[in-house]
Amino acid sequence: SHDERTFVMAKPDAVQRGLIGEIVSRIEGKGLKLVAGKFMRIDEELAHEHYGEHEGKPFFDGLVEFITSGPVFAMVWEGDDATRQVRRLMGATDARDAQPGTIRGDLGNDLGHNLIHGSDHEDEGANEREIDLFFDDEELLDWDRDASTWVYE
Ligand code: YYY
Ligand code: MG
Repeated sequence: SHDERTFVMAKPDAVQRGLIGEIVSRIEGKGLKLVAGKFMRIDEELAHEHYGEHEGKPFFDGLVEFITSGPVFAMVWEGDDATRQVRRLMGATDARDAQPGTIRGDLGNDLGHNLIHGSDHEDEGANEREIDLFFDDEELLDWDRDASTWVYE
């Protein structure tokens, strides 16, 4: 089905470096459909909820500090296999190891400052959970994009 939704976020380093447009553009160019977007700040509580799986790890405090350090651009994208497709566009977590051609591989140079978050496709339900955490139902737009008939068979 073409209606899988996934949560994506341009992190504070991407916002500061003026890379929101580049990140949106790469996902848009792949053929996914934008259904929500919000320029916002993540507070301490939301950071803890969002990154709950990493609580207790040595990098957790630094991760929370980083993600709350400035505005982020949160998004929901829809498409066939959307969660995994966005992960493929993102590249490996450590931007120093990410392949050229990926967002992190082309634009990033650090493990923590890796520009983009995308739901984990190996964590069942992570996409739904994160969308719920960041967006109200009415913020998710239901719309038909004519180009879909040219993206998918
Ligand atoms: O999903 P993804 O962002 O690719 O990686 P995660 O393993 O979920 O880690 C979340 C976030 O934490 C990662 O984007 C950078 C940071 N991080 C870190 O600073 N040091 C680590 N050893 C692992 C992850
Ligand atoms: Mg993750």
